[in-house]
Amino acid sequence: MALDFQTPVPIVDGTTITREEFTEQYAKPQKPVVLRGLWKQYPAYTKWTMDFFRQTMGSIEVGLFGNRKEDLSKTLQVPNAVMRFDEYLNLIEREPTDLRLFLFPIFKHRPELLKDFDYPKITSGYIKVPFMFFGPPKSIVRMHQDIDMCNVYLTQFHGRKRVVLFAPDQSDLLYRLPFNVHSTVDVDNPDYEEYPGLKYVKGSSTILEHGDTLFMPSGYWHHIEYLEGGFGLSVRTLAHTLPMKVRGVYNLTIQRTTDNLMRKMNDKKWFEYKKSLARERAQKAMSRIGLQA
Ligand SMILES: O=C(O)CCC(=O)C(=O)O
Repeated sequence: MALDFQTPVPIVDGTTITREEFTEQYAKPQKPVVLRGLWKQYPAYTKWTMDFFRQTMGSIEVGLFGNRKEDLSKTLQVPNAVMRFDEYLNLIEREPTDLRLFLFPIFKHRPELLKDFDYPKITSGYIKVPFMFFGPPKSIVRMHQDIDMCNVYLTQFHGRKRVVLFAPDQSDLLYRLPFNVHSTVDVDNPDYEEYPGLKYVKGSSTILEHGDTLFMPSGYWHHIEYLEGGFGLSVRTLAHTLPMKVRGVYNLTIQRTTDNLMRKMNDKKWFEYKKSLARERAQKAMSRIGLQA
């Protein structure tokens, strides 16, 4: 049985939606939406291609991460390969490797690229630190919440991406690892013996195309699959509620420090402990809603 995430994320015309419509229908109620073609208004939409990046910044060395499906106890803090950017772009156009370029601060290398776009007027209060993400065909960004609990606006350029989303109130049923913002479940191959709570989660999914922006409200879980090799950019705004803002600060400070420290002390044991806590929480969540494992 497949996990329940076939409900499509709503898609609206990003070229015509007003700020008021976006605020009332999506930002305030914290509902995800695809803003189709929102970025068509900016020069970056046509200018930023694989060739453009190869020609303008091909010699930069980039740190790459594997999808680490093989070792779910690891976080993405230390790259597992370094390569010239143009070689990496050639690679992801050519073949499904495992290597992704994650949270790439491209604008530190080339600040002039910031002139190629503006921050969409559908909202305000952007944290003006955009990041880019590059990945090969079939690569997976395993399921996680963003640690700072911000609202995320993820725009797609080259290639398409499949995104699966779950609301933050599903965290226990998704076996969120305590002291962490990851889950060990594989949304495409759910193991209901190991994770019975998964029978009760309800999510949504979509496919992002060139120029689309996906609004992911604070704390939304996301699992991403690159259908083709390609790249995207994310910008963020602070969480709408005080508890989510506090949660973000807590995650970035106390939680992260504790997790790093415990991992250094005894990685394996700590990981097993977190998994057992996650199981307990899922069990309690199922009892709360009157469900049986
Ligand atoms: O698109 C990607 O490769 C990852 C995006 C992501 O996980 C995020 O913006 O939090």
